[in-house]
Amino acid sequence: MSRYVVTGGAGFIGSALVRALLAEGSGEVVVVDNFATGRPENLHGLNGRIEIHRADVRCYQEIEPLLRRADVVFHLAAIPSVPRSIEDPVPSHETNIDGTFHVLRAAAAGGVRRVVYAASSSAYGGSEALPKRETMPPEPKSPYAVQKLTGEYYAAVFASCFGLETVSLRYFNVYGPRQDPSSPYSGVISIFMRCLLERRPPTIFGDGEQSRDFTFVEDVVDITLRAARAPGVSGRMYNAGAGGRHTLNAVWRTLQQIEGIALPAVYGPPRPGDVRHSQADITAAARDLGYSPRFSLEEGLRRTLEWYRSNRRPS
Ligand code: UD2
Repeated sequence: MSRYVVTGGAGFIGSALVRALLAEGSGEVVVVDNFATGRPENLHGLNGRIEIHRADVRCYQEIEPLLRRADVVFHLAAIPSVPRSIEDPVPSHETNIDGTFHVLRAAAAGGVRRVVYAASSSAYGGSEALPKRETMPPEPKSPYAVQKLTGEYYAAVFASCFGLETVSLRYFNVYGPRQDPSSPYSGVISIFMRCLLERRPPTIFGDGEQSRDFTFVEDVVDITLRAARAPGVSGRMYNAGAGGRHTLNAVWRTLQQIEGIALPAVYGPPRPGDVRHSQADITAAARDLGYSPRFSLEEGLRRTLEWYRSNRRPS
């Protein structure tokens, strides 16, 4: 029986990964989360099928015993958001850099076979060439991007210096069911979903012509599981995107069409630290991990919208 630990397992992506691991039925699943941004309701219905530990990756003593002898540690615990890392850089620095270091150190000490690390497309930052290939030099534009990139470097060095298998995946703007829309730092699609269902115009920062490779959470879960098992990839980093590129204006237009309403967006000033365009080249992930995204943006948006419609909480 394998033992899988998911840090950040009560979060939006982590809880989707936990469900996929349970569906496979190939091992015990352990959630490590401090419930700062993760939520118990994301694990609703899984009681008795998983181990849940409230622990903080910033505290080595707390997490070290929990990671011991795991087969795979999926390290998804993080404080996300570019603007949050600018407005309040200390917590995200401590969680994203120190926390990642502690997870890697505990994994190496505890005989873990492999750590899969959730890195970020933000590492490419200001570079203009598209699509982004793993071989391009990083150009981080925000503390968050620096933090996530530092985690990648640490992951690679733990593979080369400490004999721990690691794989980093640069997630590209993940969206889907259970993404929390309630904070100003929430992912833009979750905010759009809530606005759509409440018939409120969203605020788009800048002209709305910035673009993202929006990636449905089920595709990200799929590549994450592949990264845990693929042979010969330790120490490497891969893009985990859908491979497309959509402007915010186009996404909001599509959502209005799906819903059959007209609700023009409001425009505000551009956001500091924002990247202009982002799109993954997924050739390497296809070649080495056998990854092929299954969800078009429209399909992913429809599924996500249906989830928010059925699970809407009062704002
Ligand atoms: C970055 C990373 C992403 C992930 C994420 C975690 C890039 C390209 N992507 O996402 O991979 O690591 O950080 O937080 O760096 N926006 C609005 N209105 C709103 C909210 C956002 O217009 O109400 C805009 C925002 O200015 C940006 C876009 O929507 O241009 C996407 O913002 P986001 O916060 O969803 O994600 P982003 O791109 O910072």
